[in-house]
Amino acid sequence: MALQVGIVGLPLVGKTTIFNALTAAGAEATAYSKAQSKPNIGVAKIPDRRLNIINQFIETQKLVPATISVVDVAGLVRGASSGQGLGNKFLAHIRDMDAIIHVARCFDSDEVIHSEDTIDAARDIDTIETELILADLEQVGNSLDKAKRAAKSGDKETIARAEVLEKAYAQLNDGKPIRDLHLNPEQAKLVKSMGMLTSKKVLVVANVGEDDIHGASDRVKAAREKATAMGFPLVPICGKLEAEIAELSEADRGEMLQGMGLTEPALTILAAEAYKLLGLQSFFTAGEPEIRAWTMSIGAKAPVAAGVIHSDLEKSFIKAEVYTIADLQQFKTEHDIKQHGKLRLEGKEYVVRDGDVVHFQAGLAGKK
Ligand SMILES: Nc1nc2c(ncn2[C@@H]2O[C@H](COP(=O)(O)OP(=O)(O)OP(=O)(O)O)[C@@H](O)[C@H]2O)c(=O)[nH]1
Ligand SMILES: [Mg+2]
Repeated sequence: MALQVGIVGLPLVGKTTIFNALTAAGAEATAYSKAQSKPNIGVAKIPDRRLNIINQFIETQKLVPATISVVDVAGLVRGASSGQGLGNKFLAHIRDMDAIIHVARCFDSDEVIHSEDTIDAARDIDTIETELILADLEQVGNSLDKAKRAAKSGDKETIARAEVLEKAYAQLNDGKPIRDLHLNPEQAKLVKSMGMLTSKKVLVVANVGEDDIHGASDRVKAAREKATAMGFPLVPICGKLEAEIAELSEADRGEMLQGMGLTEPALTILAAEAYKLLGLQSFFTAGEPEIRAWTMSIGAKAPVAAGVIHSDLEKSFIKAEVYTIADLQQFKTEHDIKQHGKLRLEGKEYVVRDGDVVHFQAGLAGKK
C-alpha cells in the first residue's frame, strides 16, 4: 500500500495549494476559508530519475513511479479541540496516515488573512502541536475508563491496552506528544492501531512567498530552529509557484524550474525528506510491461519487499534475482550482467538495498 500522508495546519496557510503542488490535483484554493465538507484526496507520483536510467537499457511499455497518497483537510484553529472551527472533525481522516505534513505560512499577502494576525511560523508549529496533543488527549480520555474496567477481567491484552492508555494519558496531560514516550514494540503497535496523531512523524513545509523561494529569510530560519528543536525536518516550498509548475508538461516544468533557479520540483525534495524521516527506500522491478519503483522499509528482507508488490508474493517467495543500476549501466543487458556473474540469487534472509533491481521467483500461490 502506498505511503499515506495527511496535511494539517492553521486555516489559509496554503495547505490546499501545497496539496496541488504535490498531486497536480487542481483542488480549489481560496483566499477565504470555505466550509470544506470533505477532504481532498490525491496521489503524488514521486519523480525518480533511476526509472529513466533503467529504461535506457530495458525497453518497456510504461514507467511507473512510486506514489504517496495525500489527504488535505480543513484548517485547525487555536482551540479546535474545544470545538472552535471545523478542523477537529477532519482529524479523523489524519488518524490512518503514516505521517503528517504540517504546512506553516511564511508568505506575505495583503489579501489572505492569517488567523493569528501576524506571520510567525515558529509559533504556529507550536499551536498545531498543542491542538494535536489536545485532540489525542480527548481520544485517550474517552477510552481510558472503559479500558481500565475491561482490564479488571485479568485478560493480558486488555491489561496491556489499559497500561498504554494510562501512559499516553499522563504524557498528553503533561502537554507532550506520544512520539516522545518510550514504548516497547508491542505498545508502539497498539498506539499505532489507535491512530494517535502525536505518535506520527511530522514534516514541516514552510510555505514561502515568491520573494523567498529558497527559504533563506530569517522567518524561515526561525521556523527551522523551532522545527529542529521538536525533531521535525523542514522543507521550504513556494506553494503558489509549485502548484502552477505541477500543472505543466514535464518539458516545460524543467524549463520553468531552471528559470527560477530551482533544480528540482518541491515534490522530489519533499519525498526524499519523507523517505528519510520514515526510514524508507525504493527498489525496482523492470520488464517489458513496466519498469516500476516500489517503496519499502530500510532493513527489510526480500520476502517483505515481495509483499509490497503482492501479499501472495511474500508467502510464496522462493528466491530473488538481484542486480544494481550500476551493474546495468556497466553491462547494458541483464544477459550480460548474468554472464559476468553479477546477477545475484538471493534468499529469504537477503536485506534489500536502495536501488536494487529485483526479479522475484515465487512458488505456486498459496504454497507455504
Ligand atoms: N502570495 C502567496 N499566496 C499564497 C501562497 N500559498 C497560498 N497562497 C494563497 O493563500 C490562499 C489560501 O490558500 P489555500 O491553499 O486555500 O490555503 P488552505 O490552508 O488550504 O486554506 P483552508 O483550507 O481554507 O484552511 C489562497 O488565496 C492562495 O492562493 C504563496 O506561497 N504565496
Ligand atoms: Mg484548504
